[in-house]
Amino acid sequence: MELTAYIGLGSNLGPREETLRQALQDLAGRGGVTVTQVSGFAETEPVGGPPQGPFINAAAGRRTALSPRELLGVLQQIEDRFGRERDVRWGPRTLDLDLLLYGDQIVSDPELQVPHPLLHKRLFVLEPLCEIAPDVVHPILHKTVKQLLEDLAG
Ligand code: A4P
Ligand code: MG
Repeated sequence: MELTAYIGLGSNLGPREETLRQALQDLAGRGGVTVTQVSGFAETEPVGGPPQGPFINAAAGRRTALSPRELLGVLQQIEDRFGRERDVRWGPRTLDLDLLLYGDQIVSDPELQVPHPLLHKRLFVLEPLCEIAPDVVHPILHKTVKQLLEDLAG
């Protein structure tokens, strides 16, 4: 069975846009994962955490036959690849890949929660996601991405 998974991308260290572009290419190159849509790249102020530089955030949709856990494994492999390079050159937090939505499936275990638990509380996630998936319905909150963005943006 193929479903569309939505992935949030973020980078605030090193060549941020180049990192996101390469991560998207890596993702498209994996078996069982094909490209569907990619949002624009937006610069966003950091939310939470220690003082840090601005992020570039984006969202992508992928048709995939991988299970949510298999897909998380792929995302972590891609993060590790960039993380290892950055460990040497820029430190460890150059790429964050979050699994935001996976069709209408709900996953709740220690290693993986889908939908992403902070999805509806973060403009830097909802804005790019709304560009590519405004009508997709959050399977727990039963609202579209567009409604969630309107609720949060007030
Ligand atoms: N995990 C559970 N559910 C998921 C999921 N749906 N997708 C687990 C991805 N991972 C999931 O993540 C820690 C663990 O979460 C993973 O091992 C996985 O099993 P991590 O990415 O390794 O750790 P982290 O990034 O340090 O923590 P976390 O909580 O993911 O940080 P956030 O919430 O991603 O926050 N401001 C702006 N403007 N833009 C940003 O992108 N990002 C952060 C990082 C803070 N502020 C930001 C941004
Ligand atoms: Mg993360």
